[in-house]
Amino acid sequence: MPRTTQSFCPLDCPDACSLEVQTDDGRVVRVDGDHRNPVTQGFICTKVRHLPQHLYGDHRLLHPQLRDGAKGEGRFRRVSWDEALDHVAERLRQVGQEHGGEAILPLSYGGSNGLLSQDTTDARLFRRLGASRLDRTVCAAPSSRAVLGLYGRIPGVAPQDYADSKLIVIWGSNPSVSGIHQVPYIRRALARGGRLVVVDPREIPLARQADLHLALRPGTDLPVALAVVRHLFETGRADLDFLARHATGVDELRRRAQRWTLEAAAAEAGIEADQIARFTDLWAAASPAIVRCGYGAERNRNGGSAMAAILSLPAVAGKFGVRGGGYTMSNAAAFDLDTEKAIAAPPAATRRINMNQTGRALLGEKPYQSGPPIKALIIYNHNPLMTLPDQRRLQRGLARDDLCTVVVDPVMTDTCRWADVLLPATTMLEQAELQRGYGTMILQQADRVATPPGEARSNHEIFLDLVRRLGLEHAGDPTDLDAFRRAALASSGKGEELAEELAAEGTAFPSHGKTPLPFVDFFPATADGKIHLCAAALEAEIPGGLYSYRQDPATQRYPLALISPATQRTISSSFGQLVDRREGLEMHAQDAEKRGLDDGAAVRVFNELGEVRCALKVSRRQRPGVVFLPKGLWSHSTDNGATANALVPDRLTDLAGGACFNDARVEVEAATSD
Ligand SMILES: Nc1nc2c(c(=O)[nH]1)N[C@H]1C(S)=C(S)[C@@H](COP(=O)(O)OP(=O)(O)OC[C@H]3O[C@@H](n4cnc5c(=O)[nH]c(N)nc54)[C@H](O)[C@@H]3O)O[C@H]1N2
Ligand SMILES: Nc1nc2c(c(=O)[nH]1)N[C@H]1C(S)=C(S)[C@@H](COP(=O)(O)OP(=O)(O)OC[C@H]3O[C@@H](n4cnc5c(=O)[nH]c(N)nc54)[C@H](O)[C@@H]3O)O[C@H]1N2
Ligand code: SF4
Ligand SMILES: [Mo]
Repeated sequence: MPRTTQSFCPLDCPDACSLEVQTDDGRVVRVDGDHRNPVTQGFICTKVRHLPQHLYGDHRLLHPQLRDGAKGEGRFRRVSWDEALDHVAERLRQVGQEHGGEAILPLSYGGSNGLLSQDTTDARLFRRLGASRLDRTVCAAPSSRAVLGLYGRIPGVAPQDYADSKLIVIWGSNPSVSGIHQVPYIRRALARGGRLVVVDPREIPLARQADLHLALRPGTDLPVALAVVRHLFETGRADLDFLARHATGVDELRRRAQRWTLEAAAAEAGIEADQIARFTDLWAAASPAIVRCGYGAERNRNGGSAMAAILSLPAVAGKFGVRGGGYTMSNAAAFDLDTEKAIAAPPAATRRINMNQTGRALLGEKPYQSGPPIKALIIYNHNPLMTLPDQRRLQRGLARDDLCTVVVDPVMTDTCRWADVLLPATTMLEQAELQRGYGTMILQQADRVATPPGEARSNHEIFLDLVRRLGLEHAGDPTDLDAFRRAALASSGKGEELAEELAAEGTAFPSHGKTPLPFVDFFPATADGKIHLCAAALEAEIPGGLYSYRQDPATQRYPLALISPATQRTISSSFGQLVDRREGLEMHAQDAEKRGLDDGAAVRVFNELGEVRCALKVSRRQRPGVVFLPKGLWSHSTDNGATANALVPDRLTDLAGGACFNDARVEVEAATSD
């Protein structure tokens, strides 16, 4: 029977579209936007419009399977759930007995990103096993830590409020791809005479409409932002009154910015000093003025300090307190929720492993030489082989014959090929979910809309079963998924209110009517309610101190900066199985000419970590010296199966152990057919 049901998209995307889903006999036949999320306004991206291809395509995993060939070969045989889960339980028990719980590592990230598909019974299982703990740092770690240090756990400006801005700065973000519902509000501001500035090494679509485009070299945001800070102070345009009332660390910030004259920052960033001066003029003069900080600026050695410096700009120039003024980073704190209570197991104080260095951890390399070797790896909500740094090292780790790898995923990803046990998972629309937007300020809940295909089971069902099989169940454990939903709502301190609001339409908003305004409706959530421009906690973490600059890692041998930001075709690597064409490396015409390479040539992109063989696309859409490969490609999209992460070092950002995806430095040459 055809049915239309309301749901929402929980994917790792800031927009959090509310959806209208048509099903027929439990099968999704059509997905469209609806209007309950006022920001997403009834339209959705092409990927999710084509969701049935993802849910019911050839790559869908339908049954549990055990490895039936060599590691990485991708040969499996179908088994029953009982056999598969007994096998996993037995292995976990044995590893725990022989090597201790820390020899077990859960490896997970966003998956379909809802609050009910992670940190529920998975956390219960791994805490009770005393497993190693994973630092989930692949994304947003430096930026979250910077926001927390400067402003505390508060959201920023809502997407709708951009329509009121007179100046919008898009800094290291590409909303035309990574948050498409932001764009109409930017257009509205421009139609009302607002100005637009883009800070990005690439000519992103919005750069074509911008009044100013700072096409800086990747990783040089810190000097540029500090030069703006310095210039604001030097020219008497810092808002000293606002700073005196609302900030600490002002003199220290000013002192640290002193080194960055317009000329010094411009030289480092490869742009003109006049452009930074013009940026400062626009920023000082306009009100309301806002900066949309994207994740592009955090993915390098200076990421944490760079984010802090960018986030200081609305404070230094006094941009808060008016609608459309301030900054946006993540808005997840508009609903501060966690499922902790229902996990019913305290966090174990076991060893921590930074996911960006999973390869090292699996190989027992520095800094993971102490402690037991990792003998069991449980991967869920994650496609690490295609999304983590240093792909070859990780692959060497996954190839270890003595490692038992379990992968729980709805589709047969490249990571799945390295599994010993493959477990088919449900995904969005096939499970009850609760989710808050991290761009749009909205909380949404929905029941299962579609019947899981084959024998797919939810993470919750799978991990609950393993808790039982391993005899780790305690009397009184919440076992029903709804208990986690209620715990999450209750953790906000206004559970009943939210539950009532959600029951009506499936949606809840942080305030009724207008969106909440920083410095009007809420203030920094720091101990003294002030902005900490030189937060002690950040200071302590960075060798050399906050705002200290690390040089570009380029060498003569590897002079080109390889960046790999989001594209419209995938969400991270999700949907990558549907990208069937051969993907190319984008390079500036000048760089191509210097190397005697023509558009469409087969090239080899390489450094000391590895090589990617693919086609060349000559363009003028990024500054010379910068090349671009899409984030989230699967192995079938390049000629040799390696993707951008084969060239990405696993060094960490200055703050919070983040990934340095955009610190890859490479050379490119014609590929010889050997
Ligand atoms: N369609 C689609 N949407 C997505 C995603 C996706 O994969 N596809 N991913 C989702 C996720 S997980 C996230 S975290 C967000 C990410 O979305 P964004 O915040 O937009 O971040 P990125 O895509 O990493 O990069 C954004 C821009 O930063 C630029 N950039 C690269 N290096 C630098 C630098 O050093 N400085 C500056 N100023 N700019 C730089 C890139 O050229 C790029 O245009 O998007 C989410 N939305
Ligand atoms: N080169 C480069 N690499 C990057 C980035 C970059 O900018 N450049 N960006 C990084 C960023 S921003 C992020 S957030 C990471 C994301 O990296 P990942 O966390 O690996 O994200 P996805 O690639 O979307 O993979 C999520 C996996 O979870 C599966 N999944 C979906 N729903 C469920 C479910 O309910 N249960 C289970 N068990 N599985 C499910 C999906 O099928 C998919 O295979 O990638 C990072 N990788
Ligand atoms: S991926 Fe983003 S834009 Fe696409 S439907 Fe989901 S929330 Fe909306
Ligand atoms: Mo991300």
